Amino acid sequence: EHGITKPRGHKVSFHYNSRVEDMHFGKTHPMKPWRLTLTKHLVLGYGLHYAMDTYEAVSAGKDQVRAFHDPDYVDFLAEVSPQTFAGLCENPRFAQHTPPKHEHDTVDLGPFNLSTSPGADCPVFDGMSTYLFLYTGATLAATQQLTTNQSDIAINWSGGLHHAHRAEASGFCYINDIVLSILDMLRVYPRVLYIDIDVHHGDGVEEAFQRQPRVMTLSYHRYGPYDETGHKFFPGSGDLSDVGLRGTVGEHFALNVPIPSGIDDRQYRFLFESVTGRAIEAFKPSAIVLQCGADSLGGDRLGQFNLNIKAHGECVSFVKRTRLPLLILGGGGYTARNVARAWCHETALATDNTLPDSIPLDIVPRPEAFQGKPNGDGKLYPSFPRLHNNACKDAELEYMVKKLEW
Ligand code: TV1
Ligand code: CA
Ligand code: ZN
Repeated sequence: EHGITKPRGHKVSFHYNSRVEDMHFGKTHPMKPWRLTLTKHLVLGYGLHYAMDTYEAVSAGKDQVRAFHDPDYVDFLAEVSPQTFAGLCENPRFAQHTPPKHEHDTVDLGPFNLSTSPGADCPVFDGMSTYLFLYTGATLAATQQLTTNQSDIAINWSGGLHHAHRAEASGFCYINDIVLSILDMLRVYPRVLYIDIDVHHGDGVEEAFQRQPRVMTLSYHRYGPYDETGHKFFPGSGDLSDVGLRGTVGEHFALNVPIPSGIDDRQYRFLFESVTGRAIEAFKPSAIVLQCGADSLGGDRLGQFNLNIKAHGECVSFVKRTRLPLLILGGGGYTARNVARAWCHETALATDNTLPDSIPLDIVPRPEAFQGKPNGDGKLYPSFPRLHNNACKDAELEYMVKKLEW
């Protein structure tokens, strides 16, 4: 009666542990783990669990996390809490990792870019260790399903934290589960393609594999010169000319597609399909990792793109058509109801299901957006813009695809 069917010809596994839902980064922090509660409820509500094998994730072990991260950093993450933070900061082993103070710093940074000051990107919060090792455990379990041929597609919406570095937290990311997964995949697959549709540049993953020709990283992201506030869009890297570490065997195994604000469905589809298609042709990956950050949707609290859920999902369908082993991960996404709709829709796509139209595939504005206030020209404008008002020029995007040809 739910109308959900198992996919024919491939197996999908879903990796999750509800304990990640209760975490709070802080009252005003944009990262809201309860978006995962909404996602879970939609997935179960539609009956999509009948179409997949569902696995309760267990925590990753410290040894597994050390495959990429600095041993001091791993110990710190395993022991840190708001109660233990000050004490750990005194420990010379960790204190040596405290970044030097900058004049314009608005928050006090402790070791590894972690902080208990309000406003920090990477705060120390209650239950943090549990959260980090759980989302990592879910990604590693999903990876193992693929490498042992037990699944063709494996999904972990709580993973995809692409900014974390070897010994540094960055941009809401502490453990780079993506890097750990790809390192695991390299044991069995000759070449892994990493695709990142989060609105932010996947800098941590690119950096980790900058000398590794067996991994190609491809990120689509908002990028541009300084904005109205004199800042660059985070993290400020990922220019077109950034193609991997020059003079090493990794050169040309990174691709970056920098995008102006306001890109729409048609323009994004054009960019994504031409560049991803060419990358797959040239690189001939043996497996693909797709980071599906939902902050590239229109109306995102931090993002500046104008994508609808349908177009975001078409990236998943396009990659799925390669029929290569596929790991699907979450990432950013700061307007929770749209994140949940997108990821539920993409779970349906992965399992060859079509959801009834009662789930809207257009992005949904905040209720306040309907209480528009009159503007100079007499029209009603939403107080919270539903979509970014910039328009992106077709010619610029076409020029970029040309320049990217290698
Ligand atoms: C606490 C409270 C932290 C309110 C952070 C937005 C906040 C942001 C906050 C915020 C915020 C960023 C920067 C900080 C440059 C740095 C999961 C020194 C309203 C994958 C990470 C974006 C994106 C980090 C992560 C960015 C991901 N934007 N309110 N912080 N300064 N940091 O700009 O790619 O989606 O915004
Ligand atoms: Ca990206
Ligand atoms: Zn993001």
